[in-house]
Amino acid sequence: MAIFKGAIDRLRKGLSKTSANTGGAIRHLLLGKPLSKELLRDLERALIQADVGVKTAIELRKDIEAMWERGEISTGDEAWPMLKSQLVAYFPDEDRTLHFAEPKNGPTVIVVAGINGAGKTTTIAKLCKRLHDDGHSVLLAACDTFRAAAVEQLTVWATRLGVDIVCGQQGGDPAAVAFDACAAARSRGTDVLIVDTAGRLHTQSHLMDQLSKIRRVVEKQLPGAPHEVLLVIDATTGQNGVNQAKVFAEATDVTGIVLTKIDGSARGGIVIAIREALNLPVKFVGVGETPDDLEPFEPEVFVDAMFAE
Ligand SMILES: Nc1nc2c(ncn2[C@@H]2O[C@H](COP(=O)(O)OP(=O)(O)OP(=O)(O)O)[C@@H](O)[C@H]2O)c(=O)[nH]1
Ligand SMILES: [Mg+2]
Repeated sequence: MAIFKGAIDRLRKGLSKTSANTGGAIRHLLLGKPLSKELLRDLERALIQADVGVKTAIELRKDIEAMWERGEISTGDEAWPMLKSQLVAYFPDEDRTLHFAEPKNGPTVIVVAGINGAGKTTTIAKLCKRLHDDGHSVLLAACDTFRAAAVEQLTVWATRLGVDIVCGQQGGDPAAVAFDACAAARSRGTDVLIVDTAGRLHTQSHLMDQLSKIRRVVEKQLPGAPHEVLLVIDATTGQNGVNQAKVFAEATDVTGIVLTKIDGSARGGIVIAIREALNLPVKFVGVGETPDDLEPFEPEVFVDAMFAE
């Protein structure tokens, strides 16, 4: 998948609440000041406010403090680039690209999961547009048969984006929809099948069982699939969202995270807390509601945007 044009600008715009609030507060705190114990305590507090997580905020403060005590830095201005590079260092050098099937092995399958309202269906529209623009044929599977209007919502996107969709009845069996979609993708020679799933069922264990069932059907129908199970997390839900995401990650083999609604949050530091808590690569971030508002996650670009003036 090509790196998208204008990605940095869109990311900066998406992170403008964070950069104006959290980023601005930290900049104001550090720049033009000599380092002191008190200043470092304030820095720790500001990092907690940014949602990086308490443990990480303490670690970051201690790192900067140690540099100060060793005499390597003495001012906030010197601490500033150190802080940024320490934040980037929380992201290991890992594969953040989308995984595709070998062309001869048939369709790539991307299953999209997450709690209700996280942004799954919108993310599917965004991924679909990117893939379609890159010349891939895409088929959507509407496996959220639980929520009224979920199928309709995905159908509207499919029509707008000019791709096909496989639907079932509302209240029908989502695994049967997954089965039909796999068969359709294989027989049509589709490049990528994207599977939408429910975000809410009667209980959470029902939800996890349903996800596992969809997964088993996909695995059986198309060997090597699913190639991606993307867990969608709403950035505005903070630490609560992290805990819910853990339940999903424990229940199914997630291959990557999509962090949505970063544009609606002033606490972009949540991406660090999520990476730490789930130990999974963050592959994309959602920066708005249109199909163009999805950017690949690059730690350095992201941290820069968090602190952009
Ligand atoms: N600002 C902003 N809004 C977003 C983003 N992603 C999704 N949304 C909005 O969040 C709301 C919920 O998005 P959906 O895609 O329907 O969420 P879902 O996870 O499919 O929800 P369920 O189907 O109910 O489980 C919609 O109003 C979207 O427009 C984003 O990156 N930024
Ligand atoms: Mg949905």
